[in-house]
Amino acid sequence: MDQPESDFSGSEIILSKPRVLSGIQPTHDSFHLGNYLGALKQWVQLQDSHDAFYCVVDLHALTVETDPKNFKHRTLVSAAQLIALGIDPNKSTLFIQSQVPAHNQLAWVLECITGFGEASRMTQFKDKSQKAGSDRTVVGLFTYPILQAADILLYQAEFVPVGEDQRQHIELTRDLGQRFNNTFKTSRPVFKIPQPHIVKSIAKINDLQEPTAKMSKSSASMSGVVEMLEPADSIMKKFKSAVTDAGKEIKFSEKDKAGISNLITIYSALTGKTHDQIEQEFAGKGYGDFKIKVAEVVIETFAPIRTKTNDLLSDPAELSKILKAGSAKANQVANQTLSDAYAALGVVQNG
Ligand code: AQP
Repeated sequence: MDQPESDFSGSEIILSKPRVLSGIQPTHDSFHLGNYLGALKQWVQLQDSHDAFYCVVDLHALTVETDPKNFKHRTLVSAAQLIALGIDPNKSTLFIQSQVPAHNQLAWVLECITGFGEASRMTQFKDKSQKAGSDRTVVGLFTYPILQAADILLYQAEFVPVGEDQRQHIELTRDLGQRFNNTFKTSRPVFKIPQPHIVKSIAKINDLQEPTAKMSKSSASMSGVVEMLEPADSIMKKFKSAVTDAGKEIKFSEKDKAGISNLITIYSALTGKTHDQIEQEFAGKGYGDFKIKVAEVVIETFAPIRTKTNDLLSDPAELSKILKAGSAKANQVANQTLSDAYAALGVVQNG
């Protein structure tokens, strides 16, 4: 398995823990397998060796048309899923983005140093606005990566565990942080410049029905998107009908066998087996057998997460307590950075 591209190793002796920050949108009733493998699994691993800040980025999700009742439910389900999949509130700071007002405040500052052309080059904005059409594209979608930059820079994060689709946004974050530091010089730079933490082999999990396209919550059809809270029989059905090529051999080749390669990637990430070991394990067996086996491993991984999510949702007071404690800690760190940024800008502050 390949190593993440950021320059640290989990086994390294760390004297003072470096900080990581990442967020996820509550735009659906469940996270999906792409979110889990591309980002969330790393979130869990990093919380032991790092000072981890993780948030449900509800303000980002406002860029998608939403119903207030769904919005609230999805925000809480997202937080519950994060705890259920292994984010331990005693190790990590878990919070909801809107409970830390400094995110919006710093975003405005960063918007004022971002070029219009620079923001226009963000491919996620280009893709999503093209799909929605200009009449239905909101300005928030355009400024989305700048709010994301504020999310990250506020926490002085060194690493940002994300999937490949977020690389360009992290690059923008780095540019904005550096630009601010260079323009508004103080005795020490206001922002730490973060690095993306992307594990190449699982950086992009593809749709089971369209194996060259990213598995995505906003997919036109959910038939190729495997959700974390989905019932076992539905997961099995989706894998059984996964699109594969006309051949027979279980062999990794993204170019010639996109569907099978995507399944091998998923199976490898969940079992820790290498591609060679998987090819040997399934030598002489058909695609049908392999699809069932991959589905079984996914079901086995997600079943306890589903149960624990439901348990957590049945005790809203406890969930709210965890999130309140998380936002108190997040506010402390974020307000300090915001205050430093304001001081560097010459903004008059009370006290
Ligand atoms: N298919 C994927 N493979 C690997 N990583 C992925 N991520 C998302 N899809 C894949 C990673 O999951 C994290 C949280 O995602 P998010 O929902 O906050 O952002 P997103 O990229 O917008 O997720 P979706 O499902 O693709 O939603 P839409 O459809 O709204 O675009 C991120 O670290 C992301 O890289």
